[in-house]
Amino acid sequence: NETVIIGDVEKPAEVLESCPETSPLLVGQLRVEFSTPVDFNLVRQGNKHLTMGGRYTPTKCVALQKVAIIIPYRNREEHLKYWLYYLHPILKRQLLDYGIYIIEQDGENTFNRAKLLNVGYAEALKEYDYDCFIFSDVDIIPMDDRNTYGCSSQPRHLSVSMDKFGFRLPYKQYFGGVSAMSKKQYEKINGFPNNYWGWGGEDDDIFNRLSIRGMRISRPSAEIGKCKMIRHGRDRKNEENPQRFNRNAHTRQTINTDGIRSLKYKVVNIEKDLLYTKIRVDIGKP
Ligand code: UDH
Repeated sequence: NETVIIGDVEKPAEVLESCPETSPLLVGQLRVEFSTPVDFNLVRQGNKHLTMGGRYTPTKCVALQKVAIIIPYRNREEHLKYWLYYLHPILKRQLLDYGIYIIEQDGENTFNRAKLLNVGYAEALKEYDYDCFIFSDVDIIPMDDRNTYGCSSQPRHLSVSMDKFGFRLPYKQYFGGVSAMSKKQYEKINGFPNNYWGWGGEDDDIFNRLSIRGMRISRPSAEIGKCKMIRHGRDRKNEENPQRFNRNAHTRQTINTDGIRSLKYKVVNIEKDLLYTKIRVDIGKP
């Protein structure tokens, strides 16, 4: 007799139905601001429904998707606090079975966003049978909880209407910020490129990969897709990558040889917090 564990209570599986496609808990537009400081302990206290590692599973229905949220990270604690403060309650209302993975680049070498995202994909799958992956910058907060952090039949771009771009897409092919891909969609493009060191271009390479493999980008409306970016200057060791234009011109030649199937890295440390799983990794250097 199949059983599922809900909290500490064992209930027969047939008692739980699938969660609805549209969660009845959603409230729509949200107030998002970054002037009031937030504190990790307060965020923990406000999210007692979580289990270690930043995990949550709806208790009254079976989630439609198992979602790993991957955040590329180094030295952005202030932003991370806001992200966790805002996102945990939203993701709970969205009735997702989810986990938060902060992938922290070890050392002082040039930052590599896409490679960290590949590591997050690989590490999350070692823990749980995730079928959907959200790739999110640490400084972007959705302003409407109807913008579901889940996957669709096509790869989905979620940060479509950002304050810093005047609540518009900066260009039609833009796929940066926050995006969602099923395991199948991600594998079809061999994941992300590992050799974009420094700022820029990796998101356009991912867009190229998707279009080479015949996929199209799905997006929420500009209203539902509104989000705020926490303002910041350029980080040290994440200077503009001058090679990005040249690399973008050759995605067709690199898609099969450079990606999740050729990913190499070393895990340095894994930290389990109530709010997240933080994995520090050595991803080498350019
Ligand atoms: N990131 C880090 N640490 C770093 C660099 C990047 O955590 O040192 C992560 C973080 O999740 C961030 C994402 O990578 O949200 C993208 O990097 P970014 O925020 O630097 O990129 P964005 O395009 O900003 O948002 C570019 C710098 C803008 C400077 C403009 C000054 N007016």
